[in-house]
Amino acid sequence: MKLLYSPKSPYARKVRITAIEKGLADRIEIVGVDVLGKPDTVRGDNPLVKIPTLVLDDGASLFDSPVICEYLDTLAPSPRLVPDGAARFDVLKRQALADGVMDAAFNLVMERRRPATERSAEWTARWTGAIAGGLVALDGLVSDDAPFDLGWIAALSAGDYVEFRLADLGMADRTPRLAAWRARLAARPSVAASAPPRA
Ligand SMILES: N[C@@H](CCC(=O)N[C@@H](CS)C(=O)NCC(=O)O)C(=O)O
Repeated sequence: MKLLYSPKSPYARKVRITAIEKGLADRIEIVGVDVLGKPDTVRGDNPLVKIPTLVLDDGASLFDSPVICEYLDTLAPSPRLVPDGAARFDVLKRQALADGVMDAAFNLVMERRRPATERSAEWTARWTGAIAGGLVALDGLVSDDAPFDLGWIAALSAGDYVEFRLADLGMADRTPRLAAWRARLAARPSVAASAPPRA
């Protein structure tokens, strides 16, 4: 399998962490792509032109990080990152919260790259509010006893991305439990191997 990837993408990081946690890293070739600068390197495998995109050995592709991560979860029995039963929706809801933070943060990063005169104050406020709301909600859920499931993999990726790109928002100070939990996880092999580059 090939993973179309960037070390700066929090969505791609979810997949990388999932692959390592599942013991699948040696079955996946990481292919670095510049999705914004060279979209044609992705378009053939993903009509939405987004990463991560996973290209399977038969040439079929999977995309959207939740879909790829669930697929990888089926390839090895343990650890289960998306459990069955009622716990499944707890995990998926946490993932949705974290992915929503990533969506708002990515949009805000792109908005800040536009000329100042073209930026929308209204959308900037909405995205900033979604980032804060999502991370504060995750801060209220964090627990050292919780298994590192797909919801927490997403939360780690979202929190680290906000610090990587939007540290000026001061979210680490506003979500101290989440920040301390992220710091404690930093040495975990899957987390360390996928850490975003220093800005
Ligand atoms: N919902 C998607 C979002 C993926 C996404 O937006 N990736 C960004 C990179 S961080 C991207 O490829 N953006 C290109 C674009 O929006 O055109 C997922 O979970 O995989």
